[in-house]
Amino acid sequence: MSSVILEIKGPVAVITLNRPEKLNAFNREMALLLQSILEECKNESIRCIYLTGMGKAFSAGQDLAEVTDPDGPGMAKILSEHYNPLITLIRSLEKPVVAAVNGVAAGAGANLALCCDLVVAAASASFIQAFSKIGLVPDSGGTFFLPRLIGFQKASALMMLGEKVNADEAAQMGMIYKVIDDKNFAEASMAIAEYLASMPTQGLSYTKQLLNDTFDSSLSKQLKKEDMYQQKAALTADFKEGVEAFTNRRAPVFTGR
Ligand code: T3D
Repeated sequence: MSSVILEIKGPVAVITLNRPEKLNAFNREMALLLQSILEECKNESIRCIYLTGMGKAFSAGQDLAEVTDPDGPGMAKILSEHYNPLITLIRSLEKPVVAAVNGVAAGAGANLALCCDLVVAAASASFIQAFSKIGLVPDSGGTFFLPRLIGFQKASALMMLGEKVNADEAAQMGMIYKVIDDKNFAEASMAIAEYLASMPTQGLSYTKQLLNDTFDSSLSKQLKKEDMYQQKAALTADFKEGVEAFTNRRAPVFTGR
């Protein structure tokens, strides 16, 4: 069985991390396969990506057996060749990426979820910045995203203490978008991805770019960028369709163009 499964469901690419016996922990093969699958998802027929885990976990982060394997990739390659390209790819994809966190998300597994555009979690899911417990530092963009999502103090505490945060707590502190009960999780989280895939994809991609930039921007720079992207959005067929549909009191049909 492949360690990452790609299924194309209309305009949604469903990506499932698939090493359930290892709680979907990442080894080199799996990290590189996820990178190549995300590259495939650049195809414009894909308008939303839905990322989830097989079995009871989303991902337990780095496969710790690989770290100590003398024939493994070695620490020097794990961030630069596995996780950093994954995080960069997800942030640069010109479409929304939904992390559907079905179970525990630990270490790089947690931070991979947190870099996605929208994070939803099953009620029984949890998040752990597990790094400190094994003497490592948070990686995979965790030190970038987590303080911005929940504030410096909470991020600092979670990263140093390595405490498990349940889905409700994560939503309350703004780490994730929302919690969905376990029974409806697959269907309801997929419905969010399907809805995003039916929206004006280019407009969403410009929104994503603006949000990417906001972290290093001043108000005046951001206002200029909003102006620039709004000009581009106004040139899309979907903007024309949105206004026409509104004027004629009908449902819009967006094509992503
Ligand atoms: O260069 C670098 O390496 C830097 C990169 C770092 C990136 C990172 O992600 S560092 C952080 C790595 N992850 C962790 O430290 C998390 C380790 N796992 C856990 O703390 C726990 O497993 C969980 C809290 C995630 C879940 O606990 P629980 O009780 O539900 O499950 P379990 O019994 O601990 O694990 C079930 C199986 O999965 C078990 O295998 P077994 O005994 O049934 O054969 C366990 O060994 C395996 N497993 C869980 N996590 C990992 C793993 N195997 C390899 N690597 C793992 N990360």
